[in-house]
Amino acid sequence: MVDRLCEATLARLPAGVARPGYDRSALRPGIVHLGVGAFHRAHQAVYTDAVLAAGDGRWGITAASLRSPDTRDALAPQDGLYALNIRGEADQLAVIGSIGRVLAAPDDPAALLDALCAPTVAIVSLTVTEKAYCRDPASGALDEAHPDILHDLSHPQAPRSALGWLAAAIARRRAEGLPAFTVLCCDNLPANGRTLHRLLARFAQLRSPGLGAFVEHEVACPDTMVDRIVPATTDEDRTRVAAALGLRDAWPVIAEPFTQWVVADRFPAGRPAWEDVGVTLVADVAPFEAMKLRMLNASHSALAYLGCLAGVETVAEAMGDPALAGFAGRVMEDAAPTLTVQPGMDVTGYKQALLARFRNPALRHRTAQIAMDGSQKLPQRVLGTMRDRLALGLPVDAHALVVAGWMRYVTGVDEHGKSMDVQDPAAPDLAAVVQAAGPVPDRLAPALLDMRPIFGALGQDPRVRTAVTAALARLYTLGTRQAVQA
Ligand code: CS2
Repeated sequence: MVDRLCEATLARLPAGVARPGYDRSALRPGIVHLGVGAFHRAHQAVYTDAVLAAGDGRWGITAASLRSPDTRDALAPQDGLYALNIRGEADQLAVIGSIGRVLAAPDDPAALLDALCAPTVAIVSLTVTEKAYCRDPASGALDEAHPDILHDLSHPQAPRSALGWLAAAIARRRAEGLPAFTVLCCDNLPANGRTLHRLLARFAQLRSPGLGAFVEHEVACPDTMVDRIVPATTDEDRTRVAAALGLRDAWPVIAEPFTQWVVADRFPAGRPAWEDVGVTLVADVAPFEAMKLRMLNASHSALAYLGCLAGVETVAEAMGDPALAGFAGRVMEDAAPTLTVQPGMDVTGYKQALLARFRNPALRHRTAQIAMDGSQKLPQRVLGTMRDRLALGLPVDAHALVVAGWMRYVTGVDEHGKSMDVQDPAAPDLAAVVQAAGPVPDRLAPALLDMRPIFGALGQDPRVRTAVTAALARLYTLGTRQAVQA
């Protein structure tokens, strides 16, 4: 049996593997991260690892999963260490040391609350996925009927949601006279910091008006744009990484070479010198965020739904199909007129770079992984562009086809008659609509467009109803590959 990666075995790593060159036992916890999935470990934790390596030990990370104990169970026996395997033309391996402690909230809620209330903590960052913010996707308002919100309002000391945890910690720090931490949303939400600030202030207000006002005025939530493609780790990855490390890592993370983090520089309680390690600190993230969500994530979702329907398993494979690749490029081009281009932003270059990233043959990024939670993703990726294009008097056919792809996808049957597992917080509602309408474009498209929490007023626009219904009809009659070229 191969030994496990951990502090005691670090010295045995082969020479080509980068590793923490700093004293991890001397780190102070300056950041608590909620949602310790692969993305955090391949992105923010890597930037912070570089800050620690540069000698500022104030920014160790305590990371927590809010639901599953899996990451804690994988990383705790490894002293929080894990390998980052960057896959592109060359394969690179680095062991990342910034995460000192890993907690699983349901098993030890008191430990998480204590960690959040440590006096050294200045930042609480989050990657909990879009759905975990308990918001109405179309309006961005707090879903006050969400079961987790109802639960957390009646159990403020034993919350389940990220908002519940943040509010519990903010309330306790305030009572103890500790400064408020900065809350850093690292999920692909529109205006993610401002959105989180609004949701958190509302949730806190429902707990008590005083806490609501405190969040409103005293808690900073800077916007961020995060970017790195991080496919879910497979057993094949584990085997390859173990062979290269000479040690077993229960949960390495896999990523592309590209990485970007744009952060609004508003950290009243202080922050790591991330600008020294490649992070772009700006006054306004919005233009970067819109370009990323509307170009990268929109075309990703397009490839995901259309790819799933056509039986294409990965993004790279979809990019090998000229019809699908061409369509992804078109979705990006159609977003361009809706973007506010800043000096230094090169939309055409960005598009070319994205297409090359999507083609990376070393990444097995599954279309089914990206297809998840579409009801939460479509508004900021696709619907905003449609709204803006309509306002500019431009056609919306390409984006209507993405929406139609999602609609056929949520029927749970691909174009070869194979069933697909639709994972979405709205899955029961979607299934009910699909069941009532049947796979009939004239009925299915309008019925799904009537789902206001997803489509809002846009779903009622006759131009949208016509374009989406026609696109869905094309998908059913022509099939994906022809429909994207029609
Ligand atoms: C993807 C994103 O799963 C998805 O929905 O579109 O996770 C995407 O890979 C990242 O945003 C890239 O930065």
